[in-house]
Amino acid sequence: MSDRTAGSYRICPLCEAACGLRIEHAGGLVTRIRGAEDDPFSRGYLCPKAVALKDLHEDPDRLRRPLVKRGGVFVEVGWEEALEEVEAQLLNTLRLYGPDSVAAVIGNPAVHRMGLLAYFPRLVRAIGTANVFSASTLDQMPKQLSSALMFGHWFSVAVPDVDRCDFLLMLGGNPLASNGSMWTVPDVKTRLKDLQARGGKLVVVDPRRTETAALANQHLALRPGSDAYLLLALAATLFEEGLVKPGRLSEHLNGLDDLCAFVAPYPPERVAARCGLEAATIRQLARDLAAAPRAAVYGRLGTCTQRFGSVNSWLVDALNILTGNLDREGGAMFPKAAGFAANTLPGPAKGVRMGRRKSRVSGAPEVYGELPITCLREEIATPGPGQVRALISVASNPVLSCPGGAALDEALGQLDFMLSLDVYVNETTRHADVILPSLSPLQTPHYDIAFSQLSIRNHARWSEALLPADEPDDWEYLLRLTALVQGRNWRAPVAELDDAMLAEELARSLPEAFRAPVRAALGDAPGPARLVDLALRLGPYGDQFGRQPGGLNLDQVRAAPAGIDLGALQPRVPELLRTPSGRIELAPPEFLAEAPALAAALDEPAPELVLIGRRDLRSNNSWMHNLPLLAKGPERCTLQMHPADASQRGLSDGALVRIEGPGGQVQARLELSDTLRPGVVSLPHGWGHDQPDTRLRVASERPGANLNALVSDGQRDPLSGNAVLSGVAVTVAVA
Ligand SMILES: Nc1nc2c(c(=O)[nH]1)N[C@H]1C(S)=C(S)[C@@H](COP(=O)(O)OP(=O)(O)OC[C@H]3O[C@@H](n4cnc5c(=O)[nH]c(N)nc54)[C@H](O)[C@@H]3O)O[C@H]1N2
Ligand SMILES: Nc1nc2c(c(=O)[nH]1)N[C@H]1C(S)=C(S)[C@@H](COP(=O)(O)OP(=O)(O)OC[C@H]3O[C@@H](n4cnc5c(=O)[nH]c(N)nc54)[C@H](O)[C@@H]3O)O[C@H]1N2
Ligand code: SF4
Ligand SMILES: [Mo]
Repeated sequence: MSDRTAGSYRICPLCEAACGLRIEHAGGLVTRIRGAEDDPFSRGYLCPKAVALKDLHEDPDRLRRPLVKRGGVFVEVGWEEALEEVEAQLLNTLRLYGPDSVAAVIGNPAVHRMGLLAYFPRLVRAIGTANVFSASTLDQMPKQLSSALMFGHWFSVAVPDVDRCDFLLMLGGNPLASNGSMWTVPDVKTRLKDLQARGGKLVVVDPRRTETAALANQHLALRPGSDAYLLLALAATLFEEGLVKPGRLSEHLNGLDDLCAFVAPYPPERVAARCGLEAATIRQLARDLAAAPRAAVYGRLGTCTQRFGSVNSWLVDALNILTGNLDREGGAMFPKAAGFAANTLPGPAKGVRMGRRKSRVSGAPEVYGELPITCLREEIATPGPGQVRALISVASNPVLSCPGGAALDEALGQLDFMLSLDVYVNETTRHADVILPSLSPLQTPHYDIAFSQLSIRNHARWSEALLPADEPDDWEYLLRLTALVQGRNWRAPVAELDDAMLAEELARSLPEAFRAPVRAALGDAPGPARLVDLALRLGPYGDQFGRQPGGLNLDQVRAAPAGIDLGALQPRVPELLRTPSGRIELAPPEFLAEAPALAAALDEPAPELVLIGRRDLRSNNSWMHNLPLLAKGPERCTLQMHPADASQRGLSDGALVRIEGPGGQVQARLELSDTLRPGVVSLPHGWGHDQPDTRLRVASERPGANLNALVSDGQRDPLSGNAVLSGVAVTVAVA
């Protein structure tokens, strides 16, 4: 074996960059973790979190066997006993109160576990509950909604073609810390520096001078929550100054005039004060964007977690279209994933439907099959028909990750039954009656179902399980739980249950004549690998089960040492479009209807102090604080504040402060930092590991404060249901 390939290949499951790793191990212990230099996609890059996979694998607090709560105390049991407990309690709730009484919530790590991602929807379907929630409504639902309404599918998300781009305008993203999001772009820092070295420009719009903003050619520290007005003004300037040039896309557009009319009332001069920027700066930015040979506008988390998150997400792509940069090399482009991408499959263009049902208490509409996660607490806490009495949480820690976390914590205590699929006893799962663990990432194979649809290069990569396991994996639990809910024999061999499910799915999705040969070709080994093979073979590069000789299948991907490169992104309009009109909808009525709200909010008085979040390269949402390698070093859960704001309040660096917001109050250490726009403070989320009855020995030594105890669960973007997390009014005083 050459040194390039020494060590087993593993796709890093920790963030969206999905870097290829080389992991060496001996005697069941990890001895070395490096970037896989032969990975065509990540080219050897890795960040410190990947090295902590060793800590995760060896963490004594990580659950290895199911837990059942007996007399208020968790005891380890075998899988059968754990499922018997679920059977007794969950089926009882279902029988007595019906499907909606059982809610399900799925969190971020699930998107990195193909078994959870592939089998969770089946369980939800089997239960038949309307009460499905996920981290998507704390995150990217606005982008998925705007993509759906403009291009016809929830996952038709355009990503900056950074390697061929000359001008990148980035709003509300800090990829130097996050490693990119809704944009799978390993080693983003090198790629951004390369862009600059080519003579290109990076412009970052962010209330904080982040790591990415510090690298940028220009940083605009706008007022939190004002992106919609900035984007409106940029578009208005393009129209006003005759800079609108959609080019090749012109013949595929609907609604150009409506868009023009919508943005016209917002020239830079009208929004400058609201944005906290100079009108001339905004005007010049529009001109720079229009003048750049190849440019992309990218909006991420900070633009989604606002009242106008959907409008922002829409206008970001509208700008890409108006400047002729959507779907062209060096602009914002659509990946063509090897598998699982609905926008690559043939079929009628139907667009998307939403609002098919409403949440019981607040009447929030369903979006992409789910309800806003900020409705979860009230659905549990509000009595009446349809009340949620049981919860299944899958890789989700909403007590720390969802606004109103403290109130949700209380609500979880009122449930009749709670089942968690998780790897820790933490702030959320401590409420569970049964916990079913996942295996360590080193014990499971992996294919990136989601991130291959958001990647800056098309590729197909697979990683094998590196270490053996003697416990069931999470998908087996989900499979048995599905059988249990369906009243089938859940104790049957896994292969039998999985075969039955596969047969049903083939019957649903394939013409009859095709089913038997496909079924035979997929083999007898149960589990997600078979589904990946199916998706790859029916996908756009696939062998179509023999009809496309030489085409892709899982065997080929497995045989490649670090995956198969399928090349740079290519233009996909109109082939990609799935809107009923077959065109790009530049002015969907849902967004046009936001005009009065935008007009009303323009002159809202500014709160004195607002809170935004923060990510750190060495931390990941709520669950990696128990890994010693990442936990060491300076305290990370600090409240950052501009020195001018601090002196105004008589606060000094390092002071313990009390922060009060609409959801409650917490305490944190103050860190003075001139990286913040005055009037803005920043606290990271995912902390607050000081709850009793958790099993996080390392994390609880430096617990930090729960940001989401400050934020209330009542603020949403009404279109996408996404939570408002940015720009929340707070007060800060000495504790
Ligand atoms: N205020 C504020 N709140 C935020 C954010 C913010 O920026 N500001 N960001 C939001 C965003 S973008 C997101 S995505 C959410 C994330 O929030 P969540 O979706 O809650 O995700 P995590 O906090 O990453 O972890 C959830 C759980 O997954 C478990 N877990 C880890 N690995 C595995 C595994 O392999 N199997 C199983 N079964 N479980 C596992 C962990 O133990 C943890 O309990 O937080 C959101 N909350
Ligand atoms: N190291 C690390 N990596 C991660 C994660 C992590 O927790 N740690 N989480 C992962 C997850 S789940 C996600 S979703 C991604 C998120 O990845 P990113 O989208 O890059 O998210 P953040 O790093 O939170 O950057 C959001 C930025 O928005 C800014 N912001 C806040 N309010 C506003 C506003 O009103 N307008 C504008 N323009 N900007 C604003 C913030 O200051 C912040 O710099 O990161 C992923 N990667
Ligand atoms: S950037 Fe993300 S995917 Fe890459 S090594 Fe770090 S945690 Fe893993
Ligand atoms: Mo996220």
